[in-house]
Amino acid sequence: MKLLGQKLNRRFFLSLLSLSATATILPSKVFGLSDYRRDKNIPKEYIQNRDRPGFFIRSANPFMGVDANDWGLSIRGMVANPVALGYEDLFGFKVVSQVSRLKCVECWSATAKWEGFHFQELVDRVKPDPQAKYVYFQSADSYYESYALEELLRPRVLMVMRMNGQPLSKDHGFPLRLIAPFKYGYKNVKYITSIEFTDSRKRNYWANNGPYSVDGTIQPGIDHPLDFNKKPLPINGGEVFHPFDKRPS
Ligand SMILES: Nc1nc2c(c(=O)[nH]1)N[C@H]1C(S)=C(S)[C@@H](COP(=O)(O)O)O[C@H]1N2
Ligand SMILES: [Mo]
Repeated sequence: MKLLGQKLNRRFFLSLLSLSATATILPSKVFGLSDYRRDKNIPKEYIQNRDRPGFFIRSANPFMGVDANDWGLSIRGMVANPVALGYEDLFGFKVVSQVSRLKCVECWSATAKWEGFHFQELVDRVKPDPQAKYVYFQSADSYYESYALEELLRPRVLMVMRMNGQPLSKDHGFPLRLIAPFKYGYKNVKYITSIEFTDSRKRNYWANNGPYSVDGTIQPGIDHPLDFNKKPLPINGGEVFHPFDKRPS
């Protein structure tokens, strides 16, 4: 585990070095291999990582956000009834609400009141095959995550359309995001456009492009090194030190 982490980090650093000269604001070209927090060239209207009071924003690939008129959601794969939904169709599901915390691996966390519908509603609609044990999410900003179907059916997992009494903002995942309170933030996919039922696990954004775990279950008592006196230190468990910070000397 530790060895694998170090190997990934090394590769990751090399890729960052080679990208730094060519990085532009074309998200598809730099595809998740750069960090934009310190990039001053990204126009203000782009959604990107911002440490904003109340609720930070984390978006790996800066983009302009989703327009409701252009947005669609396809639910497909190993299902009896694949469907394509438009924005209005989202209002056909039974709404539930909860207050829950989103915790990023970087250690910041924040709570919000989330409103949306249970994943079971989608399952009832498309009727997955019994062999479809996994679900693969894709997003409008080229982000992706996979889950075991069983995890998505837990009571506090929500397909979210509203945050703190308002439609999801452009920064926080309009028009549809996943909230799974027992997973680190990076599993809580924003801007969902495709949900695919599969019999094996597909890709996971930060597990593929950085050193974070595929599973992403929150590890109680384990802090991210960025919040430990700002001194990056390797830690064990589901997270390792942040790839964008200097290695400990
Ligand atoms: N589509 C998409 N979803 C995403 C991300 C992203 O870059 N793109 N970032 C993830 C990470 S790392 C975190 S911590 C949370 C942050 O959610 P927020 O921006 O609403 O605070 O979104 C997650 N979902
Ligand atoms: Mo995150």
